[in-house]
Amino acid sequence: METLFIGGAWRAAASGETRTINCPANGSEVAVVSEAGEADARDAVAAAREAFDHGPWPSTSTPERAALVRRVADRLEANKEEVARLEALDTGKRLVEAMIDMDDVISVFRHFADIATSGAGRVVDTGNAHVSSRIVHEPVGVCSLITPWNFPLLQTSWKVAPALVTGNTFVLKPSELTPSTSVWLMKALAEEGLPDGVANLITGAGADVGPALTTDPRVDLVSFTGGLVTGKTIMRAGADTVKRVALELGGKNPNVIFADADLPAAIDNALTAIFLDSGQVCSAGARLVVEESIHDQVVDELVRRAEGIRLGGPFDPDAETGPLISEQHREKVERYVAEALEDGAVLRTGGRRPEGEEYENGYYYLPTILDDCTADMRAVHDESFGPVLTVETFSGSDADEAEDAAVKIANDTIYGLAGAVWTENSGRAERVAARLRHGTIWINDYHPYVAGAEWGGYKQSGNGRELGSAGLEEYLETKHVWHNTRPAKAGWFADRDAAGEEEGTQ
Ligand code: TXE
Repeated sequence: METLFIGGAWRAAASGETRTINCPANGSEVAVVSEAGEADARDAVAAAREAFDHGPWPSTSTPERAALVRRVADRLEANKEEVARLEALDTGKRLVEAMIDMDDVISVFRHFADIATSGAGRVVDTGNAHVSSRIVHEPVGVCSLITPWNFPLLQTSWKVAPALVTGNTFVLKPSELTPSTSVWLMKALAEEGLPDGVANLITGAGADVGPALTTDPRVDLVSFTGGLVTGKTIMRAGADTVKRVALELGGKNPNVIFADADLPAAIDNALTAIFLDSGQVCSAGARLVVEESIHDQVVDELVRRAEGIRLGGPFDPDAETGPLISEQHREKVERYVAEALEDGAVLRTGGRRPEGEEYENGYYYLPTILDDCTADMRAVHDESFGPVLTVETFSGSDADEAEDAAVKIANDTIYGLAGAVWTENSGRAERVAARLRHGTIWINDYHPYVAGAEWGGYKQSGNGRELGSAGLEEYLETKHVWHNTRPAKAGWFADRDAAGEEEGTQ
């Protein structure tokens, strides 16, 4: 299978190697893709560089670039189920969820097409009538876009759409586990008329192709979504050539419930917060931070509801959530739970694989709740990225003390991607939201996002922002153009001849 798209042509890996993609829900083979190596990655970078330096895309008008991005959104809308199937088979997630992801992708493409011209720049008043001074924005150049496996096409759209409307060229490297929708996207871009070399695709393992994509001097920007360890490696890799590096590295996100919350809504959303997509969501509400007086009521109800959650594959109409992405990932989650129990956490439900023939060939893991957790436990500060909820409790002798205690726990993490606060007291909601050091705060809600609002992390959850308008600016350089319409001598240095005589003094 030829799945490398380089300079406008499909080709196999130089080594001839391929990789088989299996559905995590049942192990069935869903695709065979080319397994790129370093030489392929360098070729892709060269093609992107050539297209940026000598191709028409960077100087194509912004409305024209936006129109192409809009056509890709329309094409996806017309083929939504077909593409959602590819995504569901690669990830093991339910088709209905993949369909929702496709709606989100469409909205992301349209959002960036809508705001494409907002990066036009501005005029600066110099105080001098003969000088015009303006700020113009230009594409950054060649971008390496590296994406994970949990929301493959969605994470890709957050990078590809702004990169394209601003006139950059790029090499896309999807997760080696979930390449199929990226292959679809490249075909769509080519068929919509994107010039050769603007969009390039490398399917392959991060360790093999990553170094070329993150160290090559011809690359100007790296945008990465994935794990913290890989993110640090990428940041170091980009340092030698001072690349612009944007990172979204997940989180350990607190979901804070005060006793005065709308409890039925808070409890129901606490389930979605952590068990949606089996916890494989960077903003998953994996840390429940609950006021002591309602702890038993909330946790008992969560346990009851978690035990009723139905697991199943992409096309199982009864399933409510799916498997983990791989056996390796499931083993990581299992280790994490075992360590939590050794550290003193109390297992309230789950903590094992489900039983039953239908689960045998998939990477399923039961929704798990660990009670009596404290911030010093590894389970509380490391990201499990699985269906595992840790419960911490706070209290205070008065309302202020309770707020302080909740905020302290919620901020006690190296991450800072997202968090939620549940309370019917709007003053408290705002106070707590203001004190939480996380990039997204939900008040009385969990998980919704819109393409128009910035997304990204504080602290070690990353740097830079995607979506919103900042997500466009990531892909723009800023240039100041100073134009003196009445040139005159600066007169800074005296005009002396070799003998030291000043002009005009003899
Ligand atoms: O991610 P990696 P993995 C977290 C989650 C998970 C952990 C590890 O906690 O358990 O990360 O998951 C590419 N140079 N998240 O190992 O390695 C890789 O091929 C360049 C959170 O699957 O970060 C893939 O395309 N690229 C997260 C991408 O990086 C490299 C989503 C992500 O893989 C590379 C996924 C290298 N040296 C996992 N090594 C989120 N923020 O949503 C790997 N890659």
